[in-house]
Amino acid sequence: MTIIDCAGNRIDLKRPRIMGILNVTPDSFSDGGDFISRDVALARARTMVDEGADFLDIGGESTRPGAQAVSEQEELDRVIPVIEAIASEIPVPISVDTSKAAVMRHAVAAGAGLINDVMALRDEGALAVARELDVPVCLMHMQGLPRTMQHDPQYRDVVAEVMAFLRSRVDACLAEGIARNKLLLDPGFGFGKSLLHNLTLLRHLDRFSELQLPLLVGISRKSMIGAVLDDAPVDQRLFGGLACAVMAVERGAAIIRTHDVKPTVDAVRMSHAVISVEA
Ligand code: 9MG
Repeated sequence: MTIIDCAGNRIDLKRPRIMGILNVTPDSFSDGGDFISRDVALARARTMVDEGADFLDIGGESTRPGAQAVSEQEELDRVIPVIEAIASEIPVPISVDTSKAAVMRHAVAAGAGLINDVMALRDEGALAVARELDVPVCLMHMQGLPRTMQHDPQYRDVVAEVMAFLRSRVDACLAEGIARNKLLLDPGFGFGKSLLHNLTLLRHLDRFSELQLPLLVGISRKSMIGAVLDDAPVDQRLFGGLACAVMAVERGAAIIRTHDVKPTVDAVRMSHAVISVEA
């Protein structure tokens, strides 16, 4: 039985879980200027939890291809008030989507119980802070950095290379003193990967079970869906994303990260009912 303990909020991963995405970047929550409305974020959080989200992932720095980095202070100003507001009103495990050690520290003090790091704790000070905070960490694979990662990514064997990277980050965590039962892994769909790399990873996701750690998968609204579905724009990628979520669950994913909580909850419950039938 795998239980992750997010600062006292214990979640059993015996059945697949849903992580709702709450981006608190100016383009997602702006009132027209740079102000990020705490109340709008809180209302969005409530809706996602009512729809069945088991976690909320809050991020203040876009990791989209081509995205520019933001300063530590800017990221803190965006995420901390929102984490505090949600933690004080909604009993849901909060994940902070950040790579910066200082943001991890302040976010956990504000009520976050999980770190979601697309850099897999490679930034300065991140390993040591994660060890000290003692909350679960999702280690994600990325080739390159968001600003340039989609400029001709190359692999000889994408599944083997992503698995080797994740293994090496698990080893780095263990060497730092982070307990193995605090770790989650993520192949990082769309992070330094071509369409073929993304499809290959999803097709062979079951191979990641060798790593013996819970898998988090995020494909919601990503460009791999648009690329398959005749350049479908972001708001037309729901059904493609649900197909990917179902396939990921069927191949062993423990947590699905999504913008579209209610439809994903239904799709995941349905696929889980089928794969867990004993007959
Ligand atoms: C922040 N972020 C954007 N996409 C992601 C993904 O696929 N996985 C994780 N863990 N985080 C992501």
